Amino acid sequence: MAIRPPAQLSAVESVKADSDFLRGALAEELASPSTHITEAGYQLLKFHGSYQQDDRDLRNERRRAHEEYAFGFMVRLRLPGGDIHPDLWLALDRLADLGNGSLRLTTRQSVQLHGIPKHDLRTVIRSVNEHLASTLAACGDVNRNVVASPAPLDEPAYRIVREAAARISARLLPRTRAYAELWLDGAEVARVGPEVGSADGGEEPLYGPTYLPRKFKTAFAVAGDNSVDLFSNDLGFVPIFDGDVHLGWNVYVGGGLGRTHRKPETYPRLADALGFVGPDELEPIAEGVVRVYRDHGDRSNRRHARLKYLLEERGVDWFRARVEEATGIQIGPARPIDWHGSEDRLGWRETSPGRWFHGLRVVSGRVDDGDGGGGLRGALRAIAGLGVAFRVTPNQNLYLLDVPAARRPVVDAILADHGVAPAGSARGLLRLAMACPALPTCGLAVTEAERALPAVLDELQTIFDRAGVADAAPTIRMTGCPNGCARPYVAEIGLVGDAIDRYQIWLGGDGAGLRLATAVADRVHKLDLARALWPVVDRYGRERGPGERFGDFVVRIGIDRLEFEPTMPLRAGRAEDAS
Ligand code: SRM
Ligand code: SF4
Repeated sequence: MAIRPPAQLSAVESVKADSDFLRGALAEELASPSTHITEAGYQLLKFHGSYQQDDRDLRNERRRAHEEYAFGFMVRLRLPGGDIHPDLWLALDRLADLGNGSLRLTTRQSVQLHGIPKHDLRTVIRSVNEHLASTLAACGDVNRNVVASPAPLDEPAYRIVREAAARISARLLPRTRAYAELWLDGAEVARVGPEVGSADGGEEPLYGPTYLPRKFKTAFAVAGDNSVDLFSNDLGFVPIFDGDVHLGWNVYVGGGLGRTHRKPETYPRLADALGFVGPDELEPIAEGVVRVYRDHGDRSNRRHARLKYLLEERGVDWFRARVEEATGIQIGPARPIDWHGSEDRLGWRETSPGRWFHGLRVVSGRVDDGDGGGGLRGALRAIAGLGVAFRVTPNQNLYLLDVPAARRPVVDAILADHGVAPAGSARGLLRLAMACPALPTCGLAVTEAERALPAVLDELQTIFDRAGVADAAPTIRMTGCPNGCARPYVAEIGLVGDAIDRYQIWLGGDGAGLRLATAVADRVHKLDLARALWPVVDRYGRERGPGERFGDFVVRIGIDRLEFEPTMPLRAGRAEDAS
C-alpha cells in the first residue's frame, strides 16, 4: 500500500512554531520607526488583538504617488459576554481619537478601534489593560471572544450563561507571558479564573507552541433565545434546567460560516449537538473539545482548517468518542430545546423593581460623532459619565444596564440632545439589519457593506412597502466578501459581496439562526437588488400566511421555484454552482 507523505504545514504554522509563544520579532518591529510590520509580525499580532490594515480609500492615490499605503491598526478587545464598565468605555472613547475617531461594536459582542498608528498601539493596549480588560486572544488561532445571551434579565439561566462565559473565556486564554512583556512591561495580564492544569506545552499547557489550527469560537445561549447565533460557533453551550435546578449543559460543536466564492469545498455549516454533560463538566468538556481540535484539525490548508470540516468529514459520533477519550466524561444525549427568534430587546425594560435597561439600536455597530458632531458617541460618553455600564449584543446593538428609574429621564434627554433616534423608531428592514465593516478598513473586502447598507435598505424598504408588507422585519445581513462576518448565511436575506458593487443574494434563513440560507443569485449590482427581489417580495405580500416570516415563506414556496426579475441574469441554485 502506498504511504501518503504527510501534508505540508501551512506557512502560518511555521510562524507560530518559530515565534517562541507569540513573541517572534514583535518587540523589535514595534520599536522600529516603520509605519507597518512584516507578514510574520502581522500573523502574530493578531493573537495580541490587533490587525494591520490600511485605508483602502487612499490606496490608488498612494500607489499613483509612489507613496506607501496609509497603514493603521485595528484593535479588538476581548469582552466575554460584551460587558463594558463605564470607565472602560470612557477610556475607549478617548483612545478612538488616536485612530479614525469611531468605535465599532462587533457581531461577537466586542469593540474595535480602527486606524491606530503603529506607534500608538502600546498606549492603546496598555490603557485597555489598565481598565481591567484585554485584547489578548481577541483574534488569532485560539478561542476568541466568548459570546453569551445578552438580555439583562434577572433570571437564573441568563445569570448562569454570563458567569460561565467569563469562566470559559479565562480557562481557554493563552498563558504566554509574551503579551505582558510586549504591552505591559511584564506586568500580569488582567485575567480571571483558574489556571489550566497540565503542563505539556511549555508556556502553553493547553494550546502548545503552535496553538490551534485556526480561529475557534464559543457561545453560550439561554435555551430558546438564540440571539448569539449559537449554531454558527465552533463550540456552544446551553444550560438545561428543571425549574430552578441547573441539570447540566447541552453541548454543540462544528458551526462556522466562512466560505470562498466558487470554491464548493468551503461552506457555511451549523453546529451539531454533541450531547449533554453535567453542571460541573463544563470546563473539562470545553478543554477536551479544544484538545481534540488542536490534535486533529487540518494544519496544511487554512481554508480547510476550521473545526466544522472535521465534524463534516469524520462525523459527530467520531468526534464525541475523541472528546470522551480526552476527558473521561460520558456524554449523554442532548436534551430537546424549542428555539425562537434572535431579536434584541430595544427600548426601556424593567429588570427588577426600580431598575431598568435600555436597548439602543446601533446601525452596523458604528459609534461616531455623526454629521452634527454630537451623535451617538457624544451621547454614550455622557451616559457612561453617569456611571452607566454597557453591554454589546451579537446584533451590534448596545444595552445600557441597570439604570435607576429616576435616571431614565436623564438618559432620554441625553439621547435626544445628541440626536439619537428613539430605539423603537427603527422601522421595518432597519430593525434587524447588520453589515460588516468591509471598506475602507477590511483588507479582505471585495466591496462595500456598512457604507452601502443604508441606501440598499431604503431601496428594499420601498418594495416591501409597495408589496403591502411594510411591517415585515426580516433579518438582512450584508458583507463585503464571503467570509460571513455579519452572519449572512443564516439571515432571511443575505447579501454577500461578490465583486465591486455586486452581491450574491442568499435567501431562506429562519430569523432564528437555525437554518442556513441558500444562494439564489450571483453578482447582482447594488442598484438592481430591489428589482431582482421584487417578484419574491410581491408574492410574499400576496401569499404570506398569518405571521409568516419572509425566510419561512421562501422555503415553503421552494427556493428552486422562486421567480426573480426575469430580465436579470439571475439563476436559482447554490452559489458554488454559479459563476
Ligand atoms: Fe470576521 C476576518 C471583522 C465576526 C468570519 N473579520 C475578519 C477580519 C479580521 C479581516 C481580516 O482577516 O483581515 C475583519 C476585520 C474588518 C475590520 O475592518 O474591522 C473581520 N468579523 C469581523 C467583525 C468586526 C464584523 C462585524 O461586523 O462586527 C466581527 C468581529 C467579531 C469579534 O468581535 O470577535 C467578525 N467573522 C465574524 C463572524 C461572526 C461570528 O463569529 O459570529 C464570522 C463567521 C463565523 C465564523 O467564524 O465562521 C467571521 N472573519 C471571518 C472569516 C472567515 C473564517 C473562515 O472560517 O473562513 C475571516 C477570514 C479569515 O479568518 O481568514 C474573518
Ligand atoms: Fe471583511 Fe469580509 Fe469580514 Fe466583511 S465579511 S469584515 S469584508 S472579512
